[in-house]
Amino acid sequence: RQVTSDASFHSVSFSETDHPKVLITGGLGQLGVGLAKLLRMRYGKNNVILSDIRKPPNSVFHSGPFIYSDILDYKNLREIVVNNRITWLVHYSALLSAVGEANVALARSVNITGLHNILDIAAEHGLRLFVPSTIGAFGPTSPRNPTPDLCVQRPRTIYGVSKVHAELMGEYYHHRYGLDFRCLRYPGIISADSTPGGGTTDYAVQIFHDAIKTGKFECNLKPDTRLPMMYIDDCLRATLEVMEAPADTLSMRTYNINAMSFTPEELTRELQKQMPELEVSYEIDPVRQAIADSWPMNFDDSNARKDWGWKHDYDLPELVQTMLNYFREETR
Ligand code: AKB
Repeated sequence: RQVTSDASFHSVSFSETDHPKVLITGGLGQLGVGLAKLLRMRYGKNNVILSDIRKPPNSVFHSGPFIYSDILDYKNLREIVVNNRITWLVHYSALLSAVGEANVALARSVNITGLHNILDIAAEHGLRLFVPSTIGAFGPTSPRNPTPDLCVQRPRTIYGVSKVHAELMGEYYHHRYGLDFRCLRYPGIISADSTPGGGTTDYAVQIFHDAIKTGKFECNLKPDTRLPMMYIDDCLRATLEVMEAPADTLSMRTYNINAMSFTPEELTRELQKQMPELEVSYEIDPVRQAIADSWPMNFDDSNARKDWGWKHDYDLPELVQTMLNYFREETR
């Protein structure tokens, strides 16, 4: 890899042969298509392969390589890695918090057994491996305001338990086998052109859809439930930056990243500045509320900022403006 200048991330260039060959699992979830787009602009269209067990929409199929991959099928995974000479693996397959509670056996299998396959494939083939963790890796006995990188982690969801397991296993493989494991704990991610599935922070995406479509929104969390959140562009850029960070800048292998923190009430107020007619009512989902009440309210990401220069671009007003612009453009 040739680094032509040290500061700006846009100035790092890769020679033809140095391009990473990237495989993204769980590629049809909330983040995969956006990450593929970002990485393809940087490394070339054919050097980034999206994968999933579902059939992609035509737009995804035509935008670059897509392949069937089942993370529970070790031989299928190995074949893909070998045949495509994969060097980086971004492992996005997972069941999120609320849907995981509704199907613990499946969440255990995808989030834990699937991860074991990914770790073994990555270690066996010398891959650089990114696995996202989450604010959900903390629990009611963690400090919640703010939550540092290193503290008590006793989550009460299968999702959280599986993510603590992923953090610890990745770090263990790093120390034991030299696996180049990199992990970010994501806040709730807000995106306009892709939807999350089965999370606790999903209300903060749904509110935009309903506000634009009907002018009304029924929120499943209490108005004062404070959670860390981030706009998708910041999340994808953080992922690219930590993957490109020189190993000697990483004092840890699992980092909190953050951008903002808000409650449903605060998000509503910000939206009402531009849509005064918006009506929000509350119908609390006890499962999601209990999960949210056990999660961080504010996330301390000072280590990411210090070690590899993490800096978010979007706070609450910019997030709301960007989301509304997108939907208004779409409905025009
Ligand atoms: C969820 O709500 O389950 C996810 C997360 C914060 O990890 N969005």
